Amino acid sequence: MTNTIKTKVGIVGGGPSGLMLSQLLDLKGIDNIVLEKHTRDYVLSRIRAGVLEHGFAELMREAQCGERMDAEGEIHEGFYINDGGTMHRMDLAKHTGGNSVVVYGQTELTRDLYDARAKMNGKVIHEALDVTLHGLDTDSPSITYRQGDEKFTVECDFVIGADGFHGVSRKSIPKDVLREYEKVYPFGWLGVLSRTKPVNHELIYSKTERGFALCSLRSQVLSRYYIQVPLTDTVEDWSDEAFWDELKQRLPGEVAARLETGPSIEKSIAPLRSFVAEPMRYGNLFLAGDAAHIVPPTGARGLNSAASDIYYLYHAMMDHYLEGDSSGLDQYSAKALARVWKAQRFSWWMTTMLHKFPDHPEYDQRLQDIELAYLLSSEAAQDSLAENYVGLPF
Ligand code: FAS
Ligand code: PHB
Repeated sequence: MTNTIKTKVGIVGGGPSGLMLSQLLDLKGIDNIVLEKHTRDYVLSRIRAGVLEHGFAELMREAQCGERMDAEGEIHEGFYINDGGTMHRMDLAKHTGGNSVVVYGQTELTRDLYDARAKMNGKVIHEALDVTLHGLDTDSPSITYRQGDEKFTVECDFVIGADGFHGVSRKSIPKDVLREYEKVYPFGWLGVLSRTKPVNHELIYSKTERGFALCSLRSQVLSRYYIQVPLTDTVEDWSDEAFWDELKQRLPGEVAARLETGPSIEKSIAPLRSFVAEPMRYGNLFLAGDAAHIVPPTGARGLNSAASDIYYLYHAMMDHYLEGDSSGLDQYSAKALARVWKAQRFSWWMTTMLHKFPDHPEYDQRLQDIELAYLLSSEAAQDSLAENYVGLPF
């Protein structure tokens, strides 16, 4: 016996991309359902992004989910780059005519989205297992899944693949249609979350002979730190004490001296990769967020690239259902990819400029040094960095 659910838009994935689109569509009366394979608590247990572009923050407000972000998030008008012990401030506001970013954790914004979905009685199905997509190249696509022993079929007009890098959606596109572009970096980021006062009022991106480090935060009592580590390292190789000692060695002396250390409440290693899947549409399947693209987190573009995908899909679905105009859907893949590749470029540039590459030929090492020296000496180069960091227009 299979239970049949009829809706307009079937969304696979209950991360920020899927939840944001679901909320925006529901507010416009466009019926949808979210199928998430994990529990709400599991999704909220993942520690990920921390910096929101202006555009993402605006989308949260449009989705009527921005209240806590505006109350608890921090507006940051700049960040620092530590180059060999000297701190250089990148003045985002000055170089963008007053623009900024919001520092607010992905965990919190995902919680806000879940709460908003629940408040509207939105259909978010957790522990939806064995999700399988059918008839994507027909006018009547469907999604099957099970909850426990109960089987379900979702009949819909469109399927949104918002199920992240390891999801089922991208893999449902025929191999002779899908093109994948990937670059894997020879290191990872060891990240620590600690209930400590952040070492600095703004983020510090640190380039040192020992490797890259990043000092970030979630609030004035919750700090987020990263150090570049070899891909062969495991979390077990790094005690809290070893982490704090190494981080201090990758910061200017006066910063290291004021670093407040404490027990890690989360510790994980993320590999760094750049990845894009094209096209982002196949029949009536639309890919969004990490299902279609991944960036190394150096430029804080990951979650923010998902935001523009969702913005484009939201407006295309509104035009289709409310105006009978499907041009936005037809243009989605090309439009989304145009911005995705700019985020790919920026993330690759920041990563290549700031990390230690173990096997860099000497010429490449000199190029890396001069790239940073040029940035720090050029207003025009800082204009370019700033417009990318606060977020290129949707
Ligand atoms: P997500 O992966 O967040 O969500 C996809 C959802 O789909 C998940 O909840 C998953 O359980 C579900 N799913 C998967 N397969 C499914 C299936 N078959 N059926 C049903 N559901 C399924 N970005 C930054 O900007 N800054 C950072 O510092 C940063 N750090 C990161 C650290 C890590 C370890 C990772 C993995 C990513 C990081 N990112 C960072 C990027 C991250 O924030 C993503 O861009 C963001 O989570 C994208 O959101 P979604 O597209 O919703 O994908
Ligand atoms: C974070 O706070 O997790 C963060 C901030 C900026 C980045 C990457 C990660 O570039």
